[in-house]
Amino acid sequence: MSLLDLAARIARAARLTVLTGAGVSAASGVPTFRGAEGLWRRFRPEDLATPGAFVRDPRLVWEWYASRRAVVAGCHPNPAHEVLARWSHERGCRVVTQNVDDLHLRAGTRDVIRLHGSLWDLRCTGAAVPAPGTPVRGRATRCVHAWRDEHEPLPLPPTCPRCGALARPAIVWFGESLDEADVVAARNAAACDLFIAIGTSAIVYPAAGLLDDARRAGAVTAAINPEATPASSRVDVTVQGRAEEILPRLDLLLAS
Ligand code: BV8
Repeated sequence: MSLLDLAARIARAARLTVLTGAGVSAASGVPTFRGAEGLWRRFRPEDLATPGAFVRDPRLVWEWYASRRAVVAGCHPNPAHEVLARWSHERGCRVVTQNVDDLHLRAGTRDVIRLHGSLWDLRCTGAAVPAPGTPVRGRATRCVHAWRDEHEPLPLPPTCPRCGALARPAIVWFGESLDEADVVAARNAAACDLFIAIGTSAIVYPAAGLLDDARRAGAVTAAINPEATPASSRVDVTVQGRAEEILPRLDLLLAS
């Protein structure tokens, strides 16, 4: 299918849903997860984005997140984010992202579904704290405080402003379940008639499984990526190219 054909399908789509991965932010200077630049010191993201890594060495994990926050704070949405933001307003396009860089948000995208959280959201690790007013020997409750902190640099290791316990990134790590509401929203968005996976290696589940949900819903499926991925053989249309180039070309075709 040519780009013109894909543009025609986008124009006709009653429900367009896009799943984005790190490749959409590559042009903004955000390292992808599995690309060569995705290594930090000698660690792979998969080694650090786990509850076990945080228990073993919270300071190391916080240094990695602080370094990513510092990099992303200096990045800006690129033309791929800008086109998707406009489509979210003009075409009701639902954007489901695996990215934690908030660049879709900063581009003004409406109702982004952030499956894996945000670099700027933190939550308490949940020390047991006495409920207010109970006697000291009273039943302690776990602190579940969550907050956003956009200060740069973040004082490390950050602590909960409510109970003083160690804070963690409010990000979904490998081996952790996604927020049920986000999964439901994403699966609802996958019940569409055109589903496009953009800039994702389609390796991480349950996000990658949305493509199968879309196919089961009868959607035409497409993938935009400079390289082949496990999704390439599962979609109806593969467009080989970079998101920041392909999306503006599609947008131009839609405007003509
Ligand atoms: C869970 C936050 C239940 C961290 C991330 C089957 C079912 C359920 C679970 C599993 C399963 N199989 C395996 C699992 C476990 C695991 C998993 O999927 N593992 C993988 C590695 C096999 N899944 C989980 O643990 C999930 N939890 O399922 O809960 C459960 C509970 C207990 C036990 C078991 C199950 C949680 C997954 C969430 C992990 N957290 N992010 C952080 O960011 O700090 S995922 C992480 O990978 C990032 O969010 C990243 O976005 C995501 C996916 O990677 P991509 O975005 O695709 O990025 P990548 O670098 O890989 O690829 C970039 C692509 O862009 C490339 O293809 C490249 O060619 C392309 N590209 C480059 N430049 C451009 C471009 N494309 C376009 N334009 C360009 N310019």
